[in-house]
Amino acid sequence: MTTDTLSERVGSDGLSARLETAQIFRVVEEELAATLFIDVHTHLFMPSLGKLGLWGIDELVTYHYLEAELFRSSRIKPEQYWPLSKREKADVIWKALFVENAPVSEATRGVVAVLRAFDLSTDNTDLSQARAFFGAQEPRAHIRRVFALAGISEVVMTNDPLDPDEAPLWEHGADPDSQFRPVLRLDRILNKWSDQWQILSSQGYGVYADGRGTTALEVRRFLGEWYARMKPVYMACSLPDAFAFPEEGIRGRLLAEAVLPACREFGIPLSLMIGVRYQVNPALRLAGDGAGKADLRALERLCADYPDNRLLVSVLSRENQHELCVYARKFSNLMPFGCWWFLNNPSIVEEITRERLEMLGTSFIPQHSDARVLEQVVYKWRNTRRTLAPILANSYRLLTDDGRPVSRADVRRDITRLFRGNFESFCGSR
Ligand code: FIX
Ligand code: ZN
Repeated sequence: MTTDTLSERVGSDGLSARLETAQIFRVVEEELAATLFIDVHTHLFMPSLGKLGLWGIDELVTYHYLEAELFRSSRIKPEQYWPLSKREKADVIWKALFVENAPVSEATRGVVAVLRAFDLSTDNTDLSQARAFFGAQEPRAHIRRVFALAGISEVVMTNDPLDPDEAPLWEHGADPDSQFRPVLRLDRILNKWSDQWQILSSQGYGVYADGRGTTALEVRRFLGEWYARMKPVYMACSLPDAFAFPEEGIRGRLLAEAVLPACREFGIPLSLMIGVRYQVNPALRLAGDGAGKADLRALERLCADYPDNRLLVSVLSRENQHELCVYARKFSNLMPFGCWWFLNNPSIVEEITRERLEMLGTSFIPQHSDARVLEQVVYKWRNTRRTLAPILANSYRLLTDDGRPVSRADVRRDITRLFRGNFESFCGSR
């Protein structure tokens, strides 16, 4: 059901009519279901980036969230797991987390919800039926079907200009796709300069390990060339819990002298995802990162010292959420988004979203999927709609009790703002 067919069904009077308290929840649910969301941060890739895009049952089951859970629920050791093939890994995880145990965690329930969405059995002892189904899908038609099931119109990718597999695809002119918006991801430049500067140097940029001389200017030139090539909707970087700003080192300098000026020049936001404790257990590889409480005074400095830069920010620690809301009340160039990673669990999404509604009204972006595998958007957005319906309905019930009834049109306007408008206007893409 789209918002148009809903409007036809309820008519213009129905759209503007004051809702009875008892009607609010159903109307919120309908409008959430009918509104196509923009997924502002994913690790999905457009078809022209080929094999970088992950999809299908073996990728779903070997998602790093499930790998982390595997090592808690089976005797297999990481060194025994990594040499296995993708299929063998998926079989080991399916057995341990879906057959020998009830898949009650958010991530395992997600796989069950995807199987159900495609009318596949959810309690088979092996993956043969699911493999046959996904193996038979035509990629582009499958993407369209998955986006429709997830209720999203487009996703924002995470594109790394220094990734040896991805960069050449862009340099050879990857076909753009309006449903996959590019982002220039800068973790290698800002967090791994000591390993990465030589790559820029080998590409002819006058950069130095210690950042002296033309380094910042040349990094700016690099960003300019990738902006022209990729037309990113924003630039982005994840940052450790120990992130500080201003900061003496190369990261502080490149942020101040290259990245922030480039974002201003191109009129796009910088997304900062703060609070990662990288590789607390390297044996788990991608599943080996942790979370830590950050000192958000760094963000305070960035917002205050760079008022012409727009900052799209997500913080990983539960303990940082309230501060982020407070800073957003102080700085209109700060847009909080999403319940990131270890926070993307219904109980915590509920807590964070309630607080944000109370402190920021509808001036924030409630969620992103962070999907790494295409079909994950189906359950991640289903969870978001399911979690947000009672929270939004409660806000409207309280507003009605306080003396201001709402209409379906109000609900639709607010949901559209939360899941489309805030992002589009903050990114200047509207
Ligand atoms: O930095 C990020 O974009 C994180 O989302 C990822 O690195 C992380 O591995 C992830 O998949 C979280 O959901
Ligand atoms: Zn991510």
